[in-house]
Amino acid sequence: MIERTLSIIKPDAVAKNAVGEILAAFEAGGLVVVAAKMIHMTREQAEGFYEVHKERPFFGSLCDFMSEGPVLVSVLEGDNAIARHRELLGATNPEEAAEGTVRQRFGTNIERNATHGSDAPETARFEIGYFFNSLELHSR
Ligand code: FUP
Repeated sequence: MIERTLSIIKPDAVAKNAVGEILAAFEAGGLVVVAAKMIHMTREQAEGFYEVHKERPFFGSLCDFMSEGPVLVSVLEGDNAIARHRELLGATNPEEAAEGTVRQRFGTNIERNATHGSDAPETARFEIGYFFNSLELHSR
């Protein structure tokens, strides 16, 4: 099934100048970029994005991190894009991520883990709509 998923190259990976390598991994993995832009989230925008985690102990630190510098947000399309993208990212904790995955290659620790990927169709819809309007999405 053709799906769309929201991908974020986080501030740590942007600072490492790894945007191109990470997008190349997604494309080589069979996903197509249908929208992309660089933004620098305010603390409030990061809090809104991670609303589902607001009761978690790491919420404050995570929102500080996500607003510390620019990120590259994109929408990826492809067959089973949500699961495929997460497979390419690897485990949340880079230390547990499989060899060759994006988080293993570019992540530092469980918080500074280089990338985000939507985890289900409903969250993908919310997350895509959080950053993009329909005129910014380009099926190819
Ligand atoms: P994932 O779906 O792999 O992005 O992971 P989660 O939804 O479990 O966590 C969302 C983000 O919270 C992670 F990308 C990193 C951060 N996090 C921490 O900072 N500490 C933790 O203990 C767990 C997650």
